[in-house]
Amino acid sequence: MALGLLGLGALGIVSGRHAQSALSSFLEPIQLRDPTGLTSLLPLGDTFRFYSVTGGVPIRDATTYRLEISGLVDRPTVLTLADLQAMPQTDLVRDFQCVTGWRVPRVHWSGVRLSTVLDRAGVQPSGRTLRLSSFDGTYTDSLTLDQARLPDVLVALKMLGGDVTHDHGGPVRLYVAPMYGYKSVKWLSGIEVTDAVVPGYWEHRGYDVDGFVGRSNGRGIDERT
Ligand SMILES: Nc1nc2c(c(=O)[nH]1)N[C@H]1C(S)=C(S)[C@@H](COP(=O)(O)O)O[C@H]1N2
Ligand SMILES: [Mo]
Repeated sequence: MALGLLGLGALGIVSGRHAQSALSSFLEPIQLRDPTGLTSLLPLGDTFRFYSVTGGVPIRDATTYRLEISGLVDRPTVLTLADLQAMPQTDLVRDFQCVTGWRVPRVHWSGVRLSTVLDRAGVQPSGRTLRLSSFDGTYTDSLTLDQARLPDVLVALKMLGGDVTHDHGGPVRLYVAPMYGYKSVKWLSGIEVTDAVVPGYWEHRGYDVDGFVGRSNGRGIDERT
């Protein structure tokens, strides 16, 4: 499929302006199945892309996956996949929207509320913010504690009707329903409670820390359409 799409791009369906966008290193075009990022600029319709800012991501499974909760907590905690599966699960059907313009409507998600995970470790009064990290070794993001405790922010174990696949950030990714996709850290491995925001990977490169859909990053969308 990726080859076919690149073929279309070569036939000129990508306009000059879009092709130029694809070459801009500022955007987020690095994809597991599409290193050039051209597919994100083609009219694919309502489908997910597979984003990764790194070239390869190690596989972690039920035996090797760990989620570490650290920083300003009463009980530094390490959770396995089985630990997360044993906690109360929340189901959501919500859209997924990337700030670059693509959007997948009515995606089924399931997992543990981030606030439930935080309660397990016990956030100290000095805790204000979270630094989220990925076992890809590079990607990070941030949330305020108020944002993290919204009921539609999940440590997601399932999406699209099955376990979160490796390409979608499995076995465990974040899903921040009210915000753009870059807040939904894939291959989630670390939650550090901090006292101030440490801007994440894309935030460091210009995206808003408060990534609420419709209330931020308008510039990003305009530039790409
Ligand atoms: N670890 C990691 N998480 C990430 C990203 C990434 O490159 N690496 N990209 C983000 C962006 S910009 C989007 S839109 C979504 C895309 O999710 P998908 O790859 O499942 O479509 O993942 C987000 N989480
Ligand atoms: Mo995105």
